Amino acid sequence: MPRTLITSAIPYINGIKHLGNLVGSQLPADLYARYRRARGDEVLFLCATDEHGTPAELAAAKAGEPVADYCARMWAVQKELADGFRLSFDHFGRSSSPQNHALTQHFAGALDANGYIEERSERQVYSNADGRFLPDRYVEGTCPNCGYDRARGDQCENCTKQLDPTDLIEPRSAISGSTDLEVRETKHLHLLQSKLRGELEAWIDGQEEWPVLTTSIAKKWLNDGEGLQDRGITRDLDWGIPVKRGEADWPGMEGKVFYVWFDAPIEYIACAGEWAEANGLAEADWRRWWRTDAGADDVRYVQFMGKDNVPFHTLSFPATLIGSGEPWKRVDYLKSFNYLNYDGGQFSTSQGRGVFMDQALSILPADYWRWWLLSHAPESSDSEFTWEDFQASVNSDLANVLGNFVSRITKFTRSKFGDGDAAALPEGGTPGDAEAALVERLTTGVAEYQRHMDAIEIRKAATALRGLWVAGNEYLQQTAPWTAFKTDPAAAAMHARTALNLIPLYATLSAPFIPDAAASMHAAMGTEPAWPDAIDLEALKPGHGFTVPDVLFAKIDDAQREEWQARFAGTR
Ligand code: B3M
Ligand code: ZN
Repeated sequence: MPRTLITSAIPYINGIKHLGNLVGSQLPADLYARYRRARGDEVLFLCATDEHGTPAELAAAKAGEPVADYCARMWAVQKELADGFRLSFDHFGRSSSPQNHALTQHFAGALDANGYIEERSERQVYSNADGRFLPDRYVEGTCPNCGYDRARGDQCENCTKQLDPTDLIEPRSAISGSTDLEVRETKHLHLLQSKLRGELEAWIDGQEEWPVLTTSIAKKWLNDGEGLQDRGITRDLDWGIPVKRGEADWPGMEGKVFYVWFDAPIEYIACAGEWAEANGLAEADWRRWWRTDAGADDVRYVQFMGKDNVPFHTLSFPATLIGSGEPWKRVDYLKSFNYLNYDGGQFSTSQGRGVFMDQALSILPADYWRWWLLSHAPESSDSEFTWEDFQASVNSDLANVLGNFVSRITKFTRSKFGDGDAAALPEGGTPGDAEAALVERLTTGVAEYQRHMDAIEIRKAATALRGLWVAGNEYLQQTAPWTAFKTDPAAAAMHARTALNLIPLYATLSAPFIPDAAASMHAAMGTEPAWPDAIDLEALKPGHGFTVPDVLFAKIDDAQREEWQARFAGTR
């Protein structure tokens, strides 16, 4: 059985994510996980919360809570929203887990033993007003690369350049806003990534099938030397993973913690350990996914993330894995995304602009969002959410095309061939040319859909899927069983039977996009998901019972759309 390991970038613990975050990693990862499972792979799909570093500390301080309590609470909030969106993680872990503490310390020890770590005296921003060092996001200012005036000390959100707090122009404290800052010396561990440049370059050059977005970002930072500058991997913070060499103390590093971007990707591995523990499995059960000396050579590992995360996953994390000298599994395919914009501007967490995961689920079920977001995934360029487009897409694709097809054919059959509420596939007639043509069209269409899903070309896959739904509608239009019924009831029965056979097929094929509607369709037809090897529109026989499902998708009217548009225009 093929095995696929899938990870989504792990969302920062600070606050609820917006739809742009969702479509940039977790949602497409879920689409692919569901698809691979449906195709019969053994899948391990992992995600977690990213709980360390300045984002967590700053948010906890703002909420007036101890940071550990804040993280525990927000993990539960994010977990519930992930469930609400039907994200089918095998485990939703926490980067603060004991497993990640141990593994992160282990990697630091191994890197040090192999000569990839150096203690350096470093110049760090110190705030006199706050009486502390200000690493990473504790400092804000103007990006020296692009001039964006709200760049953070760790990275510019605008141009994705990885920064050092001392790089910022006109820096200010994110805690107090104070500009009374100075640079002081402090000792930190540095990962000598530059020593690994040759190996990383060869590895990236060997990735011929990676998407252009991924390789172009990787090569840009590799060739500028930017991503490969030696990087500080420790910080003067209270919250985080204490700096140790494996289990041993690290003299001189007392009171310091690892940098969040050092431990966060290691959580991909630790999360598998958390998964094993949560399911009563053995150490060997997670190692077979992650260690090439324990069978992971057979695993295909696919990562999903927004473009700003690509440098960390193509350079920094692989540097950690390679530098350890141990046989860890490396990513096989890295799918990255551009940004989703919101109604003429950007989604903004700090300004509360756009629709956030909790708000989205409070107004419509997950499938509506999943369909729009995935069918508009920002793959080849940024894309934009507008309420008009959302309304049009829901009303046309989901309500008119798919929903209407299911409702029309189930209701028609029940009323003409049923007995009260009891309905079954009717008997009579023999499939002819129209049915043969439909089978042919579906055969080509399913092959195309699979090709795009295999390639993780999400928009193209959505278009192909919609095309399959359209084929059913056109078949009904063409054969018009409601008219045929008057003159040739046997032919009408055969058309109805054929169309009803499409419902379980649609349910199975559509489930990665719209799992709840797919489940309702299977429930109504009394069928189980089974990926089609070949199109068989006579699989369900005359006499097979079904029920008319509740309306699968309700249309959005203009008044409703305008109300939401106004409600989500301002700040949260
Ligand atoms: N938490 C950034 C983000 O949420 C970061 C990803 C970590 S992946 C190891 O976009
Ligand atoms: Zn910039």
